Amino acid sequence: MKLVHISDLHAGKTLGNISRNEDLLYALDQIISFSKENRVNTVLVAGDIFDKANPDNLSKQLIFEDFFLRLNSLNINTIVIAGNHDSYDFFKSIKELSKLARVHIFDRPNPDSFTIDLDHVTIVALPYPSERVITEASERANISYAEKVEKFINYMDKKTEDRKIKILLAHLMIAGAVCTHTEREVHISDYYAVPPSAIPTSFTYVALGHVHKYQRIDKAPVPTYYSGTLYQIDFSEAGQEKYFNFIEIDKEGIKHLETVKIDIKNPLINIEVDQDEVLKKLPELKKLSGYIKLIVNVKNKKTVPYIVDRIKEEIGEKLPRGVELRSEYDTRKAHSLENINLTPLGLYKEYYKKEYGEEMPEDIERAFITLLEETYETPSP
Ligand SMILES: [Mn+2]
Repeated sequence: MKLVHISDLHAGKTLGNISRNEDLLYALDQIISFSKENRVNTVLVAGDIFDKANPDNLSKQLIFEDFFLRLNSLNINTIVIAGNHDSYDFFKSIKELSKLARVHIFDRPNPDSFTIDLDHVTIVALPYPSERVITEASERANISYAEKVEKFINYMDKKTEDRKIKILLAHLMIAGAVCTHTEREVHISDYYAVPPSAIPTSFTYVALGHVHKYQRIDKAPVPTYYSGTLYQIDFSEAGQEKYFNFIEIDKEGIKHLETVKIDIKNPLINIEVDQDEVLKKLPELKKLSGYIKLIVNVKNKKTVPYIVDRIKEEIGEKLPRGVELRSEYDTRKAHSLENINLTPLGLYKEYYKKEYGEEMPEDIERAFITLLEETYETPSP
């Protein structure tokens, strides 16, 4: 059995006014040709297929026609789990129809339906376990989110103990993973992070989604990977190489595991330059391919409008966020805040410590996270 593991497609992602679907399609084309050439049987998609819970029509067309249907025409199975950006109910509504195209969707964690058998390999699926869903599935209320998820994984493992070759396909945060800020920080705090030791040793391979940087979780007892995003979805991922995994599994276990690099259509580049240097730099910036986040350090406010106009004239189409102006005052402010953990939880913890002179108790931390969850309405990397 030959499998490809990808995740975090984020179809419908925009940067300023620019749609990134062109970048996504460019990556998906590479996955499809690789799968064709290497006679792949199954593509595993570990969540965050869409960037928004209500995807726009062009993004749906891209996923269904340019990806699912093309894989189907190559007789390739696609196994999909919902990520925290995806809507459980939208995925549920397309589940039955998608089966006609060999696409098997798991919309939410479900204790009665979480496996699919493909020849000698069983896929055990854990879509993003939202706090609400995992609490409903859990008998004990007084344990942490991460412990509830761990219990659910153990339950799924027990129920499939007669299967010899099993793959866990899950959208969740494993403690110790290296993140980029696009995962949305509240969801990757310790309270939510499942320890790598929670992964049962009976799995042959663990295909993860959620964290956007490709990585192997070395502390996990079995080969466990985040495949990461397929293109640099935000400037916090600027300069990051992108990959997917190719896995060959026979009746004994993994025969071959390969990291495959994805070519990037529009790389993202962060550039910071002083006001008096920026015009001289424009010809060089013009030659760069991709999108630029341009920060100009301002010293003389008078000439700013003229300079910004010139920049936009020359390289405007490369600047999805326009020109970011930074005055000396802002720079000082940024430096003085450097040591503070800027997640909402981090800020609140700092505040608590200053106000009450002690570390924030765990029950207050939990209550704060629950409130944040409700504020962010849909779970969100
Ligand atoms: Mn994501």
